[in-house]
Amino acid sequence: MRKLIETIPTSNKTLIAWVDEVAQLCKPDNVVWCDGSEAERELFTRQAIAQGEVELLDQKKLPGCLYSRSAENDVARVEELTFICTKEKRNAGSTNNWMSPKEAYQKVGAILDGAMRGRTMYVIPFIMGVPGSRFNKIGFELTDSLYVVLNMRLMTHMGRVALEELGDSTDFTRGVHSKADLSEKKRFICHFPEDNTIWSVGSNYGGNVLLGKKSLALRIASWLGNKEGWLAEHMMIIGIQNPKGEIHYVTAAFPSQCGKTNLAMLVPPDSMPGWKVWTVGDDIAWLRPGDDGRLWAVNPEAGFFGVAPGTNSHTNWNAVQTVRKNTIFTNVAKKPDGTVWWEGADGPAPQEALDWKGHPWTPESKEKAAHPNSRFTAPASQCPSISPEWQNPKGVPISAIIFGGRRAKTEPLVYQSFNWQHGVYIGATMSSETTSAAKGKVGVVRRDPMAMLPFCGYNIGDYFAHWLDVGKKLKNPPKIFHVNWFRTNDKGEFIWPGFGENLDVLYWIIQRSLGKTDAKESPIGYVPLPGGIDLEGTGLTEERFQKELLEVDREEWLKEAQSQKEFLDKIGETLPAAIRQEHEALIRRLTS
Ligand code: OXD
Ligand code: MN
Repeated sequence: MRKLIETIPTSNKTLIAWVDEVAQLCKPDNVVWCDGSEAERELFTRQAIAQGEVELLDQKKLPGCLYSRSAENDVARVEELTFICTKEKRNAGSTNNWMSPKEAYQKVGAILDGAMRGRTMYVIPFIMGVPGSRFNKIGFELTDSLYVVLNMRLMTHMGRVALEELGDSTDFTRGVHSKADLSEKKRFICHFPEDNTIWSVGSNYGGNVLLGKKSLALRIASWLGNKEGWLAEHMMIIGIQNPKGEIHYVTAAFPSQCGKTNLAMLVPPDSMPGWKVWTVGDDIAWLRPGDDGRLWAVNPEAGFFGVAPGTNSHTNWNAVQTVRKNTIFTNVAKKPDGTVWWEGADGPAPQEALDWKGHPWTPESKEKAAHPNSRFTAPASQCPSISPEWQNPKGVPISAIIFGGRRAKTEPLVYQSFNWQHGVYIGATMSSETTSAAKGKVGVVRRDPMAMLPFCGYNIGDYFAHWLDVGKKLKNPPKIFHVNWFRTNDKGEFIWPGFGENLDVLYWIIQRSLGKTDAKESPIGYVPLPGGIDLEGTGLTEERFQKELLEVDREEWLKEAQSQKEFLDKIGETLPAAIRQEHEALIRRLTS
């Protein structure tokens, strides 16, 4: 193996020794340290094209944009192959797959042994957070995938800046990724929170391999947050500006593919002139109690890794503008003119294209042109609605936290928890119908606490306890809400128009957070009074709105509460008593 010692841009001995150790194991032909420069981007792009990892799109129409197809068996996160590897099984808890660190290092180590032969190992230094902020976490990803390097450039602050910030510190996340042979039988995404280490092997799909994102910024960070007194959450962050110019920030947690990115980039409807929504983040929020007793949020990412299908100028105008340059498109369809297309894109379907598998496609084809979980990776700075505060090292103060899911029935459009503890219960029991972001059946209701089921890096009972503790540290906690944009009528059609009209709901949420509007008490929480939400532009009458979108059906809710209990029972002894008490209180209110 040729070692490029002279090009190592750091004197951090711990770091150099660890990179060396991984290189000894994976046996690449070459080790290259990434500096994050523009020259490097050009070089890596040329190399990735030559190796067939990416293709160039039409550079006049889509400047700086690249196209990539993944292996057909590698298109989504693999939750069944994702492990939390703690010494004690108890610390991974009932909702995570567990493997002992010893077994995981052995098993995955055997796959990594020699996996990079004939390849280059890239050393990616990266920052999750805002350069210079004391809340940052620094990570390294050692990978044999140029696709990963090019994506990490967009998703993080990467290169020299991270090495400089690290200096001689030994406090960094150690990420190793190898595509190996992309076989599902040898695919593992292992997290070792006690060692601040991640080993991902056998995949090249973003959610499994862009280790700064789900692996570090959620799984490892949630563990660190539990130790250090903060929360790493699967939440978007937005600022909502009213016509007077006042801005209130809210965060929202939804399971994958429930419209979090669309909500993060919402364009106000015509019925709300003078309003503006600012995007701070679309997927992950790090939340800390501030000295002022409020909760403050930072988006640790620098880019968006968004779902392409369904994205168009109506559903997400800001995303459409964001991806016009410097974007990597993965598993969408490629048109003969060197541009891209997906189901639900602007304009008519192309007469011909190559589908995400590279096969000829026409509108008559039975298969979808783009994979339902096809993605764009784009710099957040290109988003027209990006908040001037998104790189504020202190973050933004949060007025409301919103939980939500995709439920055809039962869950009303919006309600507010009675208090923080009840809000934690609502988050802990939230649920959604499954989507294509993870492998497996689509459309089944599953409990997904705080949308963190696949991402909580420790025991979920301890995680709920931590949420309760954080609330105790806040003199002025955000108010907690639940929304469901997805209720359907008997024909299976959505009742609420969604998109821009969601701002009407957000407005109610802010008014409630500021204590500026009254509400009706229901057994599950506070719901809007008649007239509380402006229905202009929704096509709904107040009567239909109350009946079809806000009604809390006690029979249905008793069943819902039973199903919540079944989920909570599985958590076992770490489930905080306060959560059980909230369940009992819910039953009392439903039966009184
Ligand atoms: C994502 C996901 O990619 O949640 O953000 O799956
Ligand atoms: Mn996500």
